[in-house]
Amino acid sequence: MSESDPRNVQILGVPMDLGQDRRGVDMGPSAIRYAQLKEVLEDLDYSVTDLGNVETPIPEMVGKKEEVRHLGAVRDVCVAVAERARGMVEAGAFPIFLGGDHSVSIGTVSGVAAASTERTGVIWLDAHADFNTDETSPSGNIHGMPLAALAGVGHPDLVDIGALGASVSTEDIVLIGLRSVDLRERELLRETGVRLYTMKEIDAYGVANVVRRALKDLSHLERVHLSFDLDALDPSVAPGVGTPVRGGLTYREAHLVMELINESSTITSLDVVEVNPILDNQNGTAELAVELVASLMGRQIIGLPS
Ligand SMILES: [Mn+2]
Repeated sequence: MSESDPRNVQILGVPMDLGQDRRGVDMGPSAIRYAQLKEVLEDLDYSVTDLGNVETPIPEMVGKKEEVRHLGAVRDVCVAVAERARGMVEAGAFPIFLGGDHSVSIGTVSGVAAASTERTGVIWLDAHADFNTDETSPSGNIHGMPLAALAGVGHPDLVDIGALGASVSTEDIVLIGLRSVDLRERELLRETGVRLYTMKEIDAYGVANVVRRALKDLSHLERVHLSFDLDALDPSVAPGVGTPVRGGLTYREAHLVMELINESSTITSLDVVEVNPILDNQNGTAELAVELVASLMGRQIIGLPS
């Protein structure tokens, strides 16, 4: 393994839309690249390499008969993604993964976790908990299951990607931005004791307090992956997402989340998922995604990037 250099960024696209039934998130990686992710990071003095996309079948190529929608194909893509993710960490890079629907994170997180002997924590910034299993899911869509699978709960074909069993311990997971949780998913979250910060906590205590508290929850870890679903934002500012839900983070709150996480210097890898250009307005959601990644990576209103 080479020395890790956080200023060396590698980008990998995963244009997969098999984890849900709405089309469009397969174009997420293109939209985010078009919004100049690489150039923006280079302006912040990062050395950036774009590794291109992981090959992903389209729904038309994949059989429809599986009980869990597209399970075999999602698994195959995630296994390939995990392999690439592992290589990016082993190359000493800071990996940024572009989705695709959120099921890609079964591959990204399990891969970065498998690359290190230290435990990897996860901040899941999302309107949804993504903590269903094939047994609790009302829709059967895998993009509602990735976090559970990473925590070792769910279909073995998903849980065992990257490594056998859980890739992340439940005490090393925090969710921020929640506002839409299914009934049985709620029970599962309660049983596992994952820490949750819903929009209610953000409204009641303020986004800065919530983020500081969440960072403290993970302060025992050297490695933390941020899985950023654009639907954490309110659809009024981020309309181009896979599954919009009202009542999300404002533009300013989202920037503050990223700036505070940046100050903590804890993030070692990142997903940017669920951008859907078909539902978007002039690529504004992808542009916002790039702006927020810039805040996460050190862009400040005043002062040089640290
Ligand atoms: Mn999600």
